[in-house]
Amino acid sequence: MALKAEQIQQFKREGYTVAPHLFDAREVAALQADIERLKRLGKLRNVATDGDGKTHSTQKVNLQICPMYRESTLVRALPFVPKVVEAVTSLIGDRVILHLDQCFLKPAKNGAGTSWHQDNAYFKIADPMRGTAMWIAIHDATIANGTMNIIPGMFSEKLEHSRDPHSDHHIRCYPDESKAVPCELKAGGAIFFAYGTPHCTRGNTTEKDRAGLAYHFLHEDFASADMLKEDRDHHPYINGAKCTGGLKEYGVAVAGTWDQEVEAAIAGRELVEAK
Ligand SMILES: O=C(O)CCC(=O)C(=O)O
Repeated sequence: MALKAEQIQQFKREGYTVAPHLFDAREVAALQADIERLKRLGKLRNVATDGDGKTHSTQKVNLQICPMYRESTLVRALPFVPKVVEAVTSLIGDRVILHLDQCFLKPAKNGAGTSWHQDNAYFKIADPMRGTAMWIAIHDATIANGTMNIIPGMFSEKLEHSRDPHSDHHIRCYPDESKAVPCELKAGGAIFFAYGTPHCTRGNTTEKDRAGLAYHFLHEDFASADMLKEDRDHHPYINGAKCTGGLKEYGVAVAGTWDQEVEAAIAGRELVEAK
């Protein structure tokens, strides 16, 4: 079992749960190498602004890449890893669709957080418990380097959102932070939180970069017509009768390629480091 009964119950009761060692050291090395590769290629964009929602900050940096499936075969393979499918199925059921994949990298010293929000303020599904984020710590995520914070038990409250003045496109809310829980994770740990759960990350003023890789999954019954179109080229099913392992959506069977993707990403890093 990828998640124990208590973790599933915690998700249903509090709108989140933590899987501390979902990915092992080799998988973490591959993910770190891949994100370094994307950073080197300039694929991550600073979305932090200077308080007007428009002017890109030169002082604060919140690097985002969204979506990711076009940029990384490793990231594209990850939602089909059996332990991921199992965990997500146990939280939101069968017939699950990958909604979104994205990464936020907070550079050392001047990394900016992502302000409080509920994912459902963007996604607007009818039941905020039938969609879940899986946020993976790519590096150790601590209070000092701005790890994910969530507010337990608030998933059914619809908070008012407005444009975030510190981002060029995000929206944010202003919840009562007194009940916020910082979720510290070793690299490879993941937190699952429902679309209704308020969450944010904080700034990174430490000496090392910190990245988080976020996937969003939702149950087919809550997907928009656009996501279900016959000719869609992403939004793969990760379980259920309509799951083709990515073949239908990406034109290539992605399920089962994880181990070879991990090997390739690690080898890529070793080659770069050997130069
Ligand atoms: O990693 C981050 O800074 C924010 C991630 C997040 O809020 C999300 O994926 O919904």
